[in-house]
Amino acid sequence: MEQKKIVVLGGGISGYGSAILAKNAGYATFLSDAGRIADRYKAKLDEFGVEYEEGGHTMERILAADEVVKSPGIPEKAAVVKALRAQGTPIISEIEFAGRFTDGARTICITGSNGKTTTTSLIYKILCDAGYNVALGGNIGESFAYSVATGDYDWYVLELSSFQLDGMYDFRADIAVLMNITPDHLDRYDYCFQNYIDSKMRIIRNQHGRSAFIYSADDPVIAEQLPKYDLNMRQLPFAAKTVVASGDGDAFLYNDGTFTATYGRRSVAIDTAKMKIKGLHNAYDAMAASLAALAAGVDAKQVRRSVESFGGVEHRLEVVKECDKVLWINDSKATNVDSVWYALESMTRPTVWIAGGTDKGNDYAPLMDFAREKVHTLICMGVDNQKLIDSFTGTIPTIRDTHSLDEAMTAAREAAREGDVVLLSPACASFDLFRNYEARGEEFKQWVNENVK
Ligand code: UMA
Repeated sequence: MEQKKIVVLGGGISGYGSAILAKNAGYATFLSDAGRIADRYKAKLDEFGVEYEEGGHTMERILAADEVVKSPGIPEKAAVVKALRAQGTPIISEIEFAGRFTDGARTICITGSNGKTTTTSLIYKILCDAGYNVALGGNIGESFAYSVATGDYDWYVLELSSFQLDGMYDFRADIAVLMNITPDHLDRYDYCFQNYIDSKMRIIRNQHGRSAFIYSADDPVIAEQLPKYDLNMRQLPFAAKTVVASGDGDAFLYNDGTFTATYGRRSVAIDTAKMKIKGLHNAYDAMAASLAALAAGVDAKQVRRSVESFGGVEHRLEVVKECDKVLWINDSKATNVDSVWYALESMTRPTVWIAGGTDKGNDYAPLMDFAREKVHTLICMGVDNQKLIDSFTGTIPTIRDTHSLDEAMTAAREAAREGDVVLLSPACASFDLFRNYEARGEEFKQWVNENVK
């Protein structure tokens, strides 16, 4: 029998992992990248004997594939994707592909517009602390496919973006976590919010009676969507405002700052004042993570110990330094408006706010009240700042137009007064001036550490 031909599109983190997995599984594998493939990924492809090309897509070879695994960053409008669609070649995501080879391992999949990295990292920590044989992956760290190809895990904790959910058909999350849905990535969804919502709701696809679905009962968009679906899985809502009756379990944050998470007969009570991560958004993340861990069978006391000792994730409201009574905070991971909403909500001091980058169809209206109340200077940092400037003129007293990190940071230092916070929380993607949001956060921290003394 002829070998099945798999083509992997894109040679980034997702692509090289998928290609190695396909090769190991015995498929005729070819990876194609329109740009340059990083040397470290090429070395891996060579090590596993994967054939690849870079600097362009050889259409003839790609169109001959039986199935294509597409990297999440490649949009539907790319010529290569259109050509494959036109001839009906199945195109799947790395998650769909890797899910075929997990060999009975269980998956906890986390999605949402915000809070998914913190929740994913916390679930991973709880399971590691409890001694589970667990891998972390998806939209964070190493790819799911690479972990499946090179390891042998019992559990996978996966952060999933809407792009990864789009190409998912038969994959099932044993435990699905949906944090919230607010507008993001609209440039990839024909500027139609419902398209993006439908993509996020795919997290519950294929779930059955033994699966668990953890979701925010306070999120109005999720509440509106749920009646459209046949929900026969175990439902575990978490909330601070809405009371939802669920026979399977739930989590609720009380006014005194404690929350209780219950799954079946097991329950954990946690005082958020004892947690290292602060604010309402982190309480939501902790409730979701506690429910996921309980559903995965972790002992309640262990859940509490791990939640209380969790220190947060890099680039997410990360305190860099306090110097001359000015606090510098790196929130580079805030690449959409909702994420910045939570950042500004948690500011308790007058704020110099650094924002900007590649706009994804943002509507800044939800930020106006916090901007008026808390921000005295907005430093716009991007190639094109016009939309930000137009949106906040008249709301924030001082607005500066800058086009590099150095220029922005110098302006921020000039604007900051004793008692202020300087907050990098961009509301935009980073690709105009930086490689990715991590590089933007690293450069911010480096500048602070070298120049703020
Ligand atoms: N490429 C082509 N043809 C094209 C367009 C691009 O070959 O027509 C190539 C590029 O030259 C490049 C490769 O595709 O070499 C890049 O693929 P990619 O953009 O999918 O990036 P990866 O490195 O594979 O990383 C992806 C996710 N990136 C995106 O979704 C944009 C990573 O999420 C994820 O961690 C990784 O797969 C592993 O699963 C990052 C991200 O920014 C963190 N995610 C977005 C977000 O969080 O907002 C969704």
